Amino acid sequence: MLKKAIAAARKEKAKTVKARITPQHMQEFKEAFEAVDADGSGEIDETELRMAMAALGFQHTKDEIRRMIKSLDSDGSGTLGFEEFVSLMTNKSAKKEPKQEIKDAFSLLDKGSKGFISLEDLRLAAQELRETVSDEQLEAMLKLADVDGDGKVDGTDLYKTLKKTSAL
Ligand SMILES: [Ca+2]
Ligand SMILES: [Ca+2]
Ligand SMILES: [Ca+2]
Repeated sequence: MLKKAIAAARKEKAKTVKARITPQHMQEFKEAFEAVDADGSGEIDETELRMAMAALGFQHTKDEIRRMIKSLDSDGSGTLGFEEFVSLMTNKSAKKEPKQEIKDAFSLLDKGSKGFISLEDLRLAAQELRETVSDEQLEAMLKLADVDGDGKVDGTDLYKTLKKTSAL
């Protein structure tokens, strides 16, 4: 059932990612692109990308930068055009997972943002997902998910559990 909750969160997420690229964002991407394209050639080359990443506090080796460009360079020019740059930006914002995904799933489950998941939360989630699960099963699930055994399932517990059960 946890897997279903994750899948539901994933769906929600996909919606927001798609909806996220508004004209406003395109404008932002354009500005970012122009800022990175230091020589104004309309293409971002390795040096420009490396400088931009460094400015953001990311240290990448030349090889890493090259690989990054290669993975995004759909027209094979060896540099990033605007379209390719946009896919870099959108990939990046979608790539907060899996931690972000778990956070989404967690807040989906944690009704009222208590900071932990209760039996009642699971009961509601089961209802929403139209799953028939007995209270005993839900309790067992909670117990299983409470990795540190303090009686509450918080985000860290959920993360560890999902990692363990390799729902991710
Ligand atoms: Ca350039
Ligand atoms: Ca290219
Ligand atoms: Ca706990």
